Amino acid sequence: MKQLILSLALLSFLSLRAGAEEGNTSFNQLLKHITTVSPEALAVPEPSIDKSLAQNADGRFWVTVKASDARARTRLLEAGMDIVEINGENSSGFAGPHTMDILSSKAFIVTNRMTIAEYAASQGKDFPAADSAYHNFKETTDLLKQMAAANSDIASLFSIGKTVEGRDIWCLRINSSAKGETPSSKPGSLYIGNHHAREHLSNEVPLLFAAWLFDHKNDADIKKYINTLDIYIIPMLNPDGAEFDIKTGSYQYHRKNMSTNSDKSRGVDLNRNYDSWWCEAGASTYPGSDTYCGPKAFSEPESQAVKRFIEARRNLKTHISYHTYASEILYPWGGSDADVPAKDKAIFEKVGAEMGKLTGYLSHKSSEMYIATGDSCDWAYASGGIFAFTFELDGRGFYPGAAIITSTVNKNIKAAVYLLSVTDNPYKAI
Ligand code: 0X9
Ligand code: ZN
Repeated sequence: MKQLILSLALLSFLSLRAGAEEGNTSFNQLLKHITTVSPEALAVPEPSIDKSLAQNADGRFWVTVKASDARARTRLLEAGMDIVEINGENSSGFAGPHTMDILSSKAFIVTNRMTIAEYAASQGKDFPAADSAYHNFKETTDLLKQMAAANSDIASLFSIGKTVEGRDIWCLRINSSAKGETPSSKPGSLYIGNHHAREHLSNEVPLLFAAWLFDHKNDADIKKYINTLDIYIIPMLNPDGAEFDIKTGSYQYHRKNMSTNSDKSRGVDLNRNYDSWWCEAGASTYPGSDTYCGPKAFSEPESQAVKRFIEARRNLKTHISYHTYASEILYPWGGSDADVPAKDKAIFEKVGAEMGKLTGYLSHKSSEMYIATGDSCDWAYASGGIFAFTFELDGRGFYPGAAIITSTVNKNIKAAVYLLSVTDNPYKAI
């Protein structure tokens, strides 16, 4: 039975690839691939955790700690805890040995703790058959190249820089008049995925949004945006981390990039590495922790690449950075309880609420989730006045399976298109 399922998946995969080679992979083909593969084969990409994690070799635990408000959650981030779920007064997430030491002090109440293996088992996850529906780095690269080639009148592809391990950070540009890195004075919109390695769904959304835009390039509204705007899509900002997360065939729950730190631990949290109140509240100075802010602001090639990219494009007006998972839309400030100026606050609230209606996500100020400094959207707004939103996509875990891709992508296309509709002048939204 399993063999039959795998053959069907393989056939579907091969027919998709055949289409890709002819340069005609469309959004619908991509989704068809995702939805026609049997649910069992799609109970991927949950290569789950590997044997070393099953023995808890990296010493991390899944913990639940009392934290009554955003301030208390910020203290947990500073202890190095990686908060993944917030349920009323309880916050749950990952904690390494150093963080566990801090959490064992009287200042914290830990109500539950499990090894990573126990956590994975509690999620009802098993070793998966495959993870074919999600796009790894090579598949993402191939698809971006193929879409750019097939739509060369309006699209171009370039690398905004190299990662720690030397991979290209690809950027697809959609603009009817300017190609590559040629400046444009048209208002710009920027979509970035995969700051965090294990948040694979956050690559799929911007990647498939690009495919959808090409499929709909002759619709009146989309045509207008392509002719009048400067659209940039960087689906995979942290390909090193994303590849590390899947390369054994078993998920590693890896969040950060792949820098080697002073203590030989791996990774800086890219969403704590931007120069917005860098490494103040909600970030950890301990290299082994998941919220490690790095040795200095913009220490990492991936965040440096975004910095260079944004600073070179003062035409950018709107931005979404995709993450998982909470079904929420977050806007600045996330690094402070303070409000942005009233005029901009009204725009963030209105545009966030509209995108909330289209996705069903709850839109609110980022710091209400927790204060975390050094995040990309705070920096994009502070440095470029860009209306920058963090999307926490659907799911009840970092590895929600492939069946979630279609619905998540479809609702997020609506929000992303809405953002395009206000990019010419976000202040017109109210
Ligand atoms: O903590 C983060 O970087 C984001 N959540 S995630 O689970 N994807 O890691 C949320 C960032 C929101 N920003 C702030 N609260 N500052
Ligand atoms: Zn994230």
